[in-house]
Amino acid sequence: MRLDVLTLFPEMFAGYLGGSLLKRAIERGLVEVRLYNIRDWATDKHKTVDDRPFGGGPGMVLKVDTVVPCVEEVRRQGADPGHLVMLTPQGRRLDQAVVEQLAARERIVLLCGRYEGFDERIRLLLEPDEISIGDFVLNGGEVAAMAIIDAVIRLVPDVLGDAQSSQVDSFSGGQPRLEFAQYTRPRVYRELEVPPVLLGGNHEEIACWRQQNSKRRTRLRRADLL
Ligand code: 6GU
Repeated sequence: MRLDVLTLFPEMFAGYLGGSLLKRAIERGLVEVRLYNIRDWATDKHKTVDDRPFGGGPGMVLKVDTVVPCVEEVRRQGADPGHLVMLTPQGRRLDQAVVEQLAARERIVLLCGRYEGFDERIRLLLEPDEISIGDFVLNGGEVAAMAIIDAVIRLVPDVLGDAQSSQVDSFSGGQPRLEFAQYTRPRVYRELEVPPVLLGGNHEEIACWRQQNSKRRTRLRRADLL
């Protein structure tokens, strides 16, 4: 899978891309990530990427004549122009079903905004898949882009080891459920004991306990999922 990230702050991605799971996926050739600085497409000597909104009001708006040529040039690189995602709080809400749709793509181009937003003509000309990661406001699309990359690459075949891959199930497929409670050593900590059924080695009973625990948690914490 190829991921192209268009941003005014490419340096924000350095730490994330250098992290172990993604780093190994890149090294193994399973995922390719390319960063582009939108500012490189600015046409004036001051490298202006944003301007004041027509009609007045606070903040700055990303310029159509900078962003559109940037996206078009990046998409022309390579045979497949890719699926264009615009990170914006006005987009459709990200969930595991959306992540699965994105993971089916060979190439995704992620357009990150900052400031008060994008000139509306960027949307009209590029017709991006607008995505939000939730009902709260971030200062820009970069953290949202990292969330999408993180969720998508774990569905790319072979990126995760077998041990982790089974956990994909909790929000995908038919019945979304929260994960059951997990425990590891020590068996007792500050008088809190691990449920005895998990120590007994009866796999049928353990599976039953986990299923009940998962159902109960979902009902108590996220009844909206049921
Ligand atoms: Cl994609 N961008 C911004 N700026 N804020 C957000 C978001 C995106 N998703 C949730 N909040």
